[in-house]
Amino acid sequence: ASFAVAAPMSAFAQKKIVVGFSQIGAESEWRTANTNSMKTAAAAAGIELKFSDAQQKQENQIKALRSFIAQKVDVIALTPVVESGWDTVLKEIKDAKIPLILMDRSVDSKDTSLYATHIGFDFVKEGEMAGQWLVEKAKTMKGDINVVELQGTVGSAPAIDRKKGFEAAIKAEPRIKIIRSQTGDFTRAKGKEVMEAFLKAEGKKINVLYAHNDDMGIGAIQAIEEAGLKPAKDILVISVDGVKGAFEAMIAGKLNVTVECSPLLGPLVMSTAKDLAAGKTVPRSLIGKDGVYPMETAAKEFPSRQY
Ligand code: GYE
Repeated sequence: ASFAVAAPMSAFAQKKIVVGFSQIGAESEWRTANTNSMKTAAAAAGIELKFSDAQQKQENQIKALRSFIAQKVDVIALTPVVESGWDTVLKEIKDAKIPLILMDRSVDSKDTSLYATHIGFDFVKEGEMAGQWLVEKAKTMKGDINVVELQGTVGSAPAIDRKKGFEAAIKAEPRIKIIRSQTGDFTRAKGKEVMEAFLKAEGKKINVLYAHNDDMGIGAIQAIEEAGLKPAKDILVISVDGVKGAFEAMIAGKLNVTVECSPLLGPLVMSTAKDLAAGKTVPRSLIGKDGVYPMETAAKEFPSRQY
């Protein structure tokens, strides 16, 4: 009698690469697009992605990282919610000999041997581009130009650096002054709420809103309209990310400009993970796509936007 036996594992059969990914949460349209990009790219690359949503909490991220170590994943990808406080857990990852990819945001660890690479952005440059747009626009405006600023999550790399870059750029025009600055946590709801408070305190003195992301900008636009003012006209609105919602707001004439920061990092993260799992060395840092999109370009650009 004959019976079937399991075929022996072929010499060519490869073990599926497992990547543990600690994501921040789902605070913005940008973040959702980033998560989708990671999941889609992992599936396309034949990589098993263990996805963990930290709901904005660093302690949840640290727990997820320790669980990835315990599960002996091949590579870890981390988007750190804030810059500080990572040294201990990153050392644990290094001791476990698991290559680490920092994606999007960065850490302030002095010891850069704690991670293999950072696939992210030049957030200072993004802030500068936003500021330069305003300096140029100021040439058509009279008198003092009072700016209110909606900052991203306190202690996060993009909030720190987009503020720094913007402040550096507006030095070129002394009439531009930041009169209020507060966090809106990168969310629409918080952006709206804080803008309401700004309007209550400063009213018509406000000439410009600079929001560290589109979602807060879009929330604030609602607050401006509810206060009986015209966004993009009575109060200029500048934000960062370049998500679809921002293009829609520009087409509707309510947002003046967005600075692009493409969340579509998935394919690059997955090819880098494969290289790391194969023991190859990879570049220490890789920078994502950026650019400036003023409202005049929005209708033409909209059909080709990927996120
Ligand atoms: O700008 C914001 C998001 O870290 C670049 O996080 C990212 C920022 C992005 O929630 O919308």
